[in-house]
Amino acid sequence: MTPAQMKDAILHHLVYTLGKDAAHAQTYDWRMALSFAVRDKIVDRWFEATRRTYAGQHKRVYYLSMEFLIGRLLKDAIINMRLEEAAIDALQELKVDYQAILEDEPDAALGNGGLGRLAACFMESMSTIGCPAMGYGIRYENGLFRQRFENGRQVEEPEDWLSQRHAWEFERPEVSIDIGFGGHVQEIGKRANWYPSEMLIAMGHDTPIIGWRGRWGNTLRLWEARPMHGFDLQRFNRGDYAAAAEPEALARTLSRVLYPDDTTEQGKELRLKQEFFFTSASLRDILRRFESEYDDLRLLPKKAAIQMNDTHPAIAGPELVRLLVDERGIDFEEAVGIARNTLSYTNHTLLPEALERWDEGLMGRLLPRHLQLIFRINELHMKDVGTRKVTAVDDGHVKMGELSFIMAHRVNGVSALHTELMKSTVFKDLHELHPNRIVNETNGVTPRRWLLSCNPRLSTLITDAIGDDWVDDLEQLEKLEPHIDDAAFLESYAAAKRQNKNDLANWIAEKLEVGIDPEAIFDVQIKRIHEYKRQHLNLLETIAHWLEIRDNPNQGWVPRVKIFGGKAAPGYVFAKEIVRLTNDVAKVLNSDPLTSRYLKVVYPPNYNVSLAEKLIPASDLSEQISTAGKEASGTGNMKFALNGALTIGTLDGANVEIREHVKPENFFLFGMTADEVMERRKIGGHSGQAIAADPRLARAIEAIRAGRFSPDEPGRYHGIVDNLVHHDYFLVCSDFTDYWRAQREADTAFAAPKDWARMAAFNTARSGWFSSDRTIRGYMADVWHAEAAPTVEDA
Ligand code: 26M
Repeated sequence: MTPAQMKDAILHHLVYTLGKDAAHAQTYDWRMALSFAVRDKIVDRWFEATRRTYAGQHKRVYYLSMEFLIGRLLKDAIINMRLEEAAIDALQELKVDYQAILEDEPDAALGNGGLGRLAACFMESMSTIGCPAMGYGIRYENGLFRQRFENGRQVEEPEDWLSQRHAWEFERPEVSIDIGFGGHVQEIGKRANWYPSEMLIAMGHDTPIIGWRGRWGNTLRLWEARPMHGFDLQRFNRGDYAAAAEPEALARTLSRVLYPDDTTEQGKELRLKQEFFFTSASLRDILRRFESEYDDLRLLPKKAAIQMNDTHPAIAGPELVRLLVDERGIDFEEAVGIARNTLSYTNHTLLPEALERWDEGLMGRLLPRHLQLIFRINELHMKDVGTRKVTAVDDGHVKMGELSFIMAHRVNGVSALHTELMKSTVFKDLHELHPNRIVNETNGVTPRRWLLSCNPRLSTLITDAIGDDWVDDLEQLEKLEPHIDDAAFLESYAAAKRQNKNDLANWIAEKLEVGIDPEAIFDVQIKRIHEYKRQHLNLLETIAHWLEIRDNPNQGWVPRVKIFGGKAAPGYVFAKEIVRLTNDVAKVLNSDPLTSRYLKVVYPPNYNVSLAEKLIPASDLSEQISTAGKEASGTGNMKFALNGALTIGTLDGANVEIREHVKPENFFLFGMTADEVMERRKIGGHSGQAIAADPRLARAIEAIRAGRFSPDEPGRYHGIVDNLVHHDYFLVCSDFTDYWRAQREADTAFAAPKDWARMAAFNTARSGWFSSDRTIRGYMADVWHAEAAPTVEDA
């Protein structure tokens, strides 16, 4: 597409799709016009991919996920379609600011954190590779809440990304599937009829996900809940205006909000309804498509692979069995076999409080037929393996992890360590019964968004050095290694980072009115706020460092900017106190004339995908400091390493594999191992011992306790202090001393800029393995048994 053609396309959509003339168009109008112009180009390729999937009778992959944390779509689409030059030139002629248009797009924040973002990376990689696939999820009207700070405290506001027209989706009223809840079951022989007492409709909305160079495009289908019988006209005519709209309002609540919790299982009825709603709609859509092409249901596992992203869609097991037995007359045991060979399950966490369990009573009321089938599935499994020891139903609860495990032919962990821990802890018994079922697929990230798009300076430098094959073959980055010994290359590498840091410093000055030194170490911890992720370990080190600088302000300290980003679940009290403490510490430190040129703390509110794209390219040091054994994988850790930040981290999740790839000398390791953590916990009084042994730690805790960061309310953080001193389940105190040591090593290393640049460049060169393209190829080979289709010609 030439710039002139692009300009015509933009103007066409401005006038005929938006009904605006150029003289009166606002940023929003231009953004929409550009989006539609780009979308037109995508649609042809998307159709072609769909045609080829049907024509080639390829096996399809279905990715069922409660969350897709996509972020913005426009730039991704432009970059993958190779339209950036045309768009920039066209807009320049139209005198419209390209960056302002990109920034105007709201994030599609349909996810909480790692799990949802992984699903988004996977969608992009499946399209890049040409894996025929479809993502299924919920079209939440309100995505993850917006975070604001009020006197340092987190305040949540609703997020309304759909208040403006969404340029990327196609409404599919013809794909409307009715979903039932409640009611009763009538058994007739081996089958049953379920008569639900409540019905509503799932309507599909399709978003095309285009791969690199437009070679392939898959669909993300998100379900919206709609009432079966909309507005009650008779009630309205009787004058009962509010009641007339009632069924409509009730049905719509189902797809209204994303639950804002990324670890704790809440056991709420509406949540279970959401899970069944999107799972059932997806399965019936899948079966409908399958039956339009094939007439033997036993072929299902050969033609479809259904991935359950965590246990949120775990009802897929019993629902698929129900659809096969009750609605298609297949024998129960055969149905279980078909379902199991089609389904697979990814586990994303071992934290006991995050494992979903549903009360039998609730399940039986909402999904009476499914509860019966769960009992039968459970019995059949016990009979097959000859034990009554392992069960999916226990103590009046359905355990969704166990249910998923026994209904899946493959179960995977998301990093090597996490997979081994699955085998030895939560799924120990099941693993012994099914030793080939658990496999590892270490997570990855898409290099299109997380390098090419978010870090154009580094991308250009890489392409100048080794060509652009790295974009869809990321392990080519190893070709950078010989360049690392070249002083000119290293200088350019460091210059790209410095410019990124300058941009970020300017943004922070403008948005947060905090001045930061671009020459300082940019030390960044961005992720959901959680005790196991240990933002408070980072804070304690910050405070200890501050106190030490105050002791001796004229010693040549290495300047540092500590950047935090992340949301706390609204009901998670401890996490919210960490948020407030972070803001309080920032306030005190940033206004301390003795220390502020050496140490600042910034905490931009409302951390999201778009903010990550700004922060990561400008980072020097990546904080990956969870208690070993608790972070299943992490994916932010990979994005940082790829963009040339050094990691300070524990041997947890994928950190272990990152360290092996980038080499131990280019990684600041500290802390106990997962085994040591389990041992240490058994010792009573471990935190007291650690505090007594390290005066720096004792002083930092005392500063908080005494109210140095909350002088108007000295007791404000006694909860945090008591927890650290008396419980410290996550071993913050026990790991502090070694963390401090590693931080000082980072200071020393940063003071030698050439060595630092070499280590950073080595991180980039050795991060190629962490592409989600590699991860998807692993799933295709080991889990889905699916092959890529022949792709379309390059855009
Ligand atoms: C549960 C109940 C109610 C509401 C929400 C939830 C819920 C939502 C998301 C529970 C867990 C959720 O996700 C867990 C998660 O994000 N796990 C992360 O997955 C990433 C991708 O595999 C890993 O990199 C992270 O280490 C892991 O914490």
